Parts: sequence; C-alpha cells; structure tokens
Amino acid sequence: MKEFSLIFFLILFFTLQSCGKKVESTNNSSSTPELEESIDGANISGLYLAKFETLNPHINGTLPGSLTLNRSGDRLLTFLRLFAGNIRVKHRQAIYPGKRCPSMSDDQNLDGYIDIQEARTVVGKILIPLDGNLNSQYSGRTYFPRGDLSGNYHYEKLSSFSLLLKDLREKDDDPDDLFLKLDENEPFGFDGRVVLIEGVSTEILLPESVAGDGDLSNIETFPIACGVIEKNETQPPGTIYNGEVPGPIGTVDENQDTPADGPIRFPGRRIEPPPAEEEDEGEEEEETN
Ligand SMILES: [Ca+2]
Ligand SMILES: [Ca+2]
Ligand SMILES: [Ca+2]
Repeated sequence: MKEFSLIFFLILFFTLQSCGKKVESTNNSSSTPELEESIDGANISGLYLAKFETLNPHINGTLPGSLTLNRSGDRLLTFLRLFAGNIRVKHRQAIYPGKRCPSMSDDQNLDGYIDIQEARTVVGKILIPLDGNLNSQYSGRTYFPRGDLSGNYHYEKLSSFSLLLKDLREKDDDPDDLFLKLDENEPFGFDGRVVLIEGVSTEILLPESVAGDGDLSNIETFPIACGVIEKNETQPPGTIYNGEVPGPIGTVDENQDTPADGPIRFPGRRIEPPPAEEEDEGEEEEETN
C-alpha cells in the first residue's frame, strides 16, 4: 500500500510539473533569421564580427571600430577597437542580449540624445561585460579600456568559453542589478547579440535630461557606439584563426561626422592631455567601488 501511494504521488508530481512548464523559449524570433544558439554553446565556433555604428553622432562625430570574437575549442579571443573617441576617457563596454542597436526613434524623452537608460530598453541588461576578466561577469568588473591621446583604444582578452558560459548559467543573485544571467535551459549564441560602448569626456556638457546609471554619471555611461554581432562566414567553423582581425570598419551615415553645435560642447575648447601620470597605462582600476 505504501509503495502504491508513493508511485501515485510521483506520477502526480511529474504530471503537475510538466503541465506547469511554459513552451515559450522557441517561439520569439519572429522576423530574425535563425541564430546559432544552443544550451551548451556547442555550435558556437569560428569568427564573429560586429561593426560599430556611432550613437549620438552630434556629440561624438564618427567612431569607427569593430568587435571580433573568435572561438576555437575552448579558447575565446575577444578583440575590440574604437577610433577617435575622447582623449583618455574610460569606456565601459559589454555584450547585451538585445538584437538591434538603439536609434533616435528610441529617444523616449525627445531630448535629442540616446542615454544609457533609453539604450538599455533596446539592448537589455548586461550579459558579458568586456572588462578585465571574461571568465566571470563579476570578476574584473572595475577594468575598462581608456582611450589614448588620440582617443583610440584596443581591447584584447583571451578567455575560456566554457568558464564564461558556466558563469552565465549561475544563479542571478540580484535580479535588480544591471547584470543578467541566463536561465538554465536558455539557448545562447553570439550571433545577433549587441555590443555597446559608453563614455565621453567630462569636457562635454550634457543636459540634465540625459540620464546616468545609478552611481555613474551621464558622462561615464553615455552610449557612443554600438554593433550587432554577426557570424563571419568567410572563416569556416573550426579552423584556426590566423590572427588577422577584420576592421576597423564602422558604418558611417551621411552627416554623421558633423561636429556638435550649440551649447552641447564648449565651443572651440581644446581637450588638453592630462599631465604625465603614466603608471596606469589604461589598466586603471575604478576609483569608487
Ligand atoms: Ca533621450
Ligand atoms: Ca568580468
Ligand atoms: Ca542580475
């Protein structure tokens, strides 16, 4: 009798469980082409590329650049270049789940700027911060690259794909913070994800209507460049990467490099390089935290 009621309860339990499961994960890619996604990342291989388009070009002018991801075995090489940003400015950068970059039609408060809050309604929360350690969302989070005296930077990280994915599948300890973890059975891929770059010089005056992000100012978080990651089909899957990085290739729209006018930027003011303090060489830790 005992055995019988145990079996009965087990059957009831599993029946209820399977009834409760939602079948929603497979049906949300309405118009987008099929993306390379899987639970274990097995079909992520070879080269992926995102060409940058400039966001808020009336502030930034043109910012060509690109993100390259290359997976070979467990080895993931991440390489990012940005040109002609502001001098010595730290650039927060991350991969987001969203499928497209923000445009001026996402300017919700109609102030003529796409701020980080408006950008995030398009791209979602941070999935992979391109920081000092890609094997973990949390580790290395205070490191971000800084533009050189010409406003250029390149960022390069070698990481373990399996560690990165394992970390992304860990429990999300804080559903209210800026970081997102993947659900247990949520498919993952680089294809179609979005990379967003933030940060302009403190010499630039942004109106108060431009939102910042928590403790970070609107200057630090101002979105400047964005790209949608696509599989690069010229590199057959599984071949060893030859070290050649495609790019710099940016999408430049007509008049995108028109400099800012009006009260946005202090007119005619030169941004002088800071006095020689060479000990950090861009490997700077964040002051607060
Ligand atoms: Ca706005
Ligand atoms: Ca990290
Ligand atoms: Ca979170």
